[in-house]
Amino acid sequence: NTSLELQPLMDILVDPNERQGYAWIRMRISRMWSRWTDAAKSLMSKYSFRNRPKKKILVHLGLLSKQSGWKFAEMQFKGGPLGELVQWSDLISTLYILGHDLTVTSEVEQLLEILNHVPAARTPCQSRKELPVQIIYTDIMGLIQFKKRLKAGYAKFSCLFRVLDSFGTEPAFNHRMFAKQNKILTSWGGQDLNLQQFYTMFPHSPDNSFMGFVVDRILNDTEKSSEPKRDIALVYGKNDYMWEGKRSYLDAIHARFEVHGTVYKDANKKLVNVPNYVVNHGILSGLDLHELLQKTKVFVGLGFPYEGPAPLEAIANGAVFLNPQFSPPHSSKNTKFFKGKPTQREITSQHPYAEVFIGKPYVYTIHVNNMTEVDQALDAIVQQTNFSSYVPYEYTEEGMLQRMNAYIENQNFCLHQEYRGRKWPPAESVTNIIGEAGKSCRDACWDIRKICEPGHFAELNTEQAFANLTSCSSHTKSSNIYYPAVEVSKMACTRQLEPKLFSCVGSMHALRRLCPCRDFIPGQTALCVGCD
Ligand code: U2F
Repeated sequence: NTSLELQPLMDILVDPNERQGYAWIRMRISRMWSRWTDAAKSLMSKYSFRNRPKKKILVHLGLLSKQSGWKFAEMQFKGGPLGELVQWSDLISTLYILGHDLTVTSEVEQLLEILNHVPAARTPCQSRKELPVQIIYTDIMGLIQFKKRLKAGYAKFSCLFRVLDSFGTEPAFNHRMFAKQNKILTSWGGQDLNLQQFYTMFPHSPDNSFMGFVVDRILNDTEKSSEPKRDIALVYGKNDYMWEGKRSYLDAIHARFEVHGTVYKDANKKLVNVPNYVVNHGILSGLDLHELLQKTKVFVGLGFPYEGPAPLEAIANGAVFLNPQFSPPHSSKNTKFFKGKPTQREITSQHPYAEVFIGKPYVYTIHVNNMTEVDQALDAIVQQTNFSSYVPYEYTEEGMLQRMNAYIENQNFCLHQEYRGRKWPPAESVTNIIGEAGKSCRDACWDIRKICEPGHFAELNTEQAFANLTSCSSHTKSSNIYYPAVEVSKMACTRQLEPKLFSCVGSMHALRRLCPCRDFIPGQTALCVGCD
């Protein structure tokens, strides 16, 4: 019960109007189709894919709507952001291949047509069964559109949503009342959803579900490039402004490599920040870009855009990624781009995933204003003779199919997990620990090579659970992201009063957190062993 034919999917992706909003998505899906079908076959040979109910799924791309005013559709071939379109393309391919019944919309009018078929609510459970869809993937813009149109009807839909949220949402920002009281409520936060309903682009925090995307590449994993590497450095910066203030860094690269770029150029505007020595190709098609990356030895980060797909594509094509380090880290406290985003996450470099999960010899994370560091990294790359490629399993087609299938089959935000008789991920995959003072559960679990599992905080939030892990001089309850935890000087134990504030990322210097940590499949951190 999978769908491997491309044409019916293309028929679903027809534009409702003349805006050609799906053009880039259609191109990406078609280009990668044979890899998707190979991956599906490979997965089917390993697992039984039978007995999976076909679900009615609505995919609503709020970012493409006229109403958003973001011009994603208009800018898709003119240097506009593509990271989000990468993610939507791969999500659509995944859902379709897994055999579900798919509807794709991007305009509010289309939504209304579908939602008009919603029968009047009687009891919440009964009414949900009669809803026209069982799962809705959208983004925060889409969610806002739903809320506005559905008004009182929103409540019965809210548990169906999976919200694509590149940078993630933390518990303190999601809980509307808490965010308001702590003066951190912004237009993106305060959605009051289950934190696992937010689907991120990288595994930022286990509080959210890691959705990811697929690293596009033209070679199979075992194939070697027929193109020999040349002394080419390709700069990662498709808009002129991204190159500003980077001249010394670029000159150091130019002293050793032929410098190329893919910078969008408006016919009436000069590129003022791109040095004359740069061979500029303009925005390239996916295939042309990958052919260029095959010849490239080093892919040069300029510090922006943050956390895009391109560095992983470069590494997959055997190029080394020069990753600018940030000290102090960038966050909503000090960087305009992150202001208003519902997270306090500190970004230590342009691409923390490449820095932490990949590293040398594929990634050099350096201070680009420190010329000694730059020279050292470049000299090491110049001397390198073997440029091997690497794609983490979780960023392959097969990895994404496996992960998303597990979510679709097991996540259920409409019923409390316990009511289903079986908790997911199961208790056997979880070990409870008490972390070091000042550490978040994300970090405390990672120290023992496990992942914080927020679905299992409730079991730790009892006097008995405290007694198993520590001795308490007193017991209290509080509503904040740090609990359950023990205060180290007085051994005062505090339980969580508000389940929506259970948090993998909360930490405070004098507190030792009680943490549920689960195991994971190597290369697939989102899933516990046996959770596929
Ligand atoms: C990120 O968005 P971006 O669109 O800036 O992400 P990139 O890493 O630049 O690349 C997205 C895709 O664009 C493709 C490239 C990637 O798959 O192969 N591409 C192309 O087809 N032709 C070209 O000439 C150059 C690139 C991130 F993904 C978003 O979540 C953030 O909002 C944004 C800002 O931080 O950065």
